[in-house]
Amino acid sequence: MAGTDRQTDGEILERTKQETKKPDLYRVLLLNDDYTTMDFVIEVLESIFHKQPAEAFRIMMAVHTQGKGLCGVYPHEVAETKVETVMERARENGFPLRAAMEPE
Ligand code: TYC
Repeated sequence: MAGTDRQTDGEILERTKQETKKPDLYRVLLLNDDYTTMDFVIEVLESIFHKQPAEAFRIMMAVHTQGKGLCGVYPHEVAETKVETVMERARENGFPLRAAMEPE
């Protein structure tokens, strides 16, 4: 319960604290593997995460060299759909590419 309401006669007189509900945002990450081609990862970043080619290349290389990389931050349902779409697209193309999400 956010905030503390002072009550008199069952009536709320003042609200002492702002409602502070955090927006429910999640980071979507791509994970590295040894089999997915660099071109396919770049295509995923451009088509699913709407990255420009240079940014898609940068993120792909970050994943390749550091094991994982940030693709974007989205509300829960959008993040979930992005992860599912990546996995589906990867499976259709015979690649083991994985995506994950974590709270911001
Ligand atoms: N490591 C892959 C290769 O050398 C490229 C790759 C990059 C795979 C990013 C997955 O999320 C990934 N072909």
